[in-house]
Amino acid sequence: MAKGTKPTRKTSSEKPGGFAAGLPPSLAARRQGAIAIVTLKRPQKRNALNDTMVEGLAAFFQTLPKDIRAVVLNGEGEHFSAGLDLSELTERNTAEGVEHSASWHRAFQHIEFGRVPVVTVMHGAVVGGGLELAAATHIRIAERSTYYALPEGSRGIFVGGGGSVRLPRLIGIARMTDLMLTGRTYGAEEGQAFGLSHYLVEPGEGLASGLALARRIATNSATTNFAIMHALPRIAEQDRASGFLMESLTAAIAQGNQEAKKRIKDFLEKRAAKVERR
Ligand code: 1HE
Repeated sequence: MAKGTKPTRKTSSEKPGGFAAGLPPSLAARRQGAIAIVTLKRPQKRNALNDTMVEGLAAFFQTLPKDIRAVVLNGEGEHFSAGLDLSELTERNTAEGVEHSASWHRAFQHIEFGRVPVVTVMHGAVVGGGLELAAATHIRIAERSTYYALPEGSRGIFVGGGGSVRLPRLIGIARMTDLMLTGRTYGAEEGQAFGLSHYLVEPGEGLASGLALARRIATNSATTNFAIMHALPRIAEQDRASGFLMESLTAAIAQGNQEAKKRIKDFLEKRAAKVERR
């Protein structure tokens, strides 16, 4: 460094070409230590998801810096997301519709089966494709203003962002059928009871809760987090015999890791935290 030049303490998000660079204006990203926060930033259209945003999310999750260990996803304005940008749908033919849905699948696969766990903070409308996006993440926090719906039924379309794959696994086929056929809305409490959210918090508390959870998740071994994200859902879908075999192999890989040995030694030698009492 040249004499007299002040040392900089820039994080990669602040560097030109850092991880927030290249995002469309409808997405914003920043970091707090090992946590990245990515925000849907199109409040004038209620964070309706257009092609640019879906491509931007895919690119963001594929190019996360190595030192990011968890992500928090939220939405700016009164609503998390109004789902698919319906204005883009009017011009699309059937072949383009297939590709469009597949593009959402690819993008959301990069989230669900990406490198790090993602915590979504929901508030206001979480509907259609917005709910499909949230369902592709690993932990969902709902502020009490949250409401859920699948208005595809009343718009004459169908879910296309992986909703029919992921949502029945959260709430069951019967509830999803009801949501789609009747266009009903679930409130935040119903969503919590039915499994759409893991945590229910007061208005304005979602981001702090999300960051706290993300920081906690980031302290796990990356190997364990990877196994939870990638192996667990696949093991759970196997027949029992295959599932037990896959579990044994995953468990053996995880416990063979030096980091596991150190963490277990730390506990046995009273250097690690106990399980919290309820
Ligand atoms: C939109 C969209 C959108 C709002 N696409 N432009 N999703 C839906 O069917 C939900 C449609 N949206 C709504 O029911 C309401 O907008 C909300 C309940 C979410 C919010 O209501 P509100 O009163 O706060 O906002 P608003 O006045 O309705 O909307 C503000 C603007 O956003 C307005 O545009 P403006 O130019 O008149 O100001 C709306 O047109 C616009 N807007 N939502 C486009 N979704 C992969 S397949 C997934 C399939 C689906 O997601 S289907 C479900 C689509």
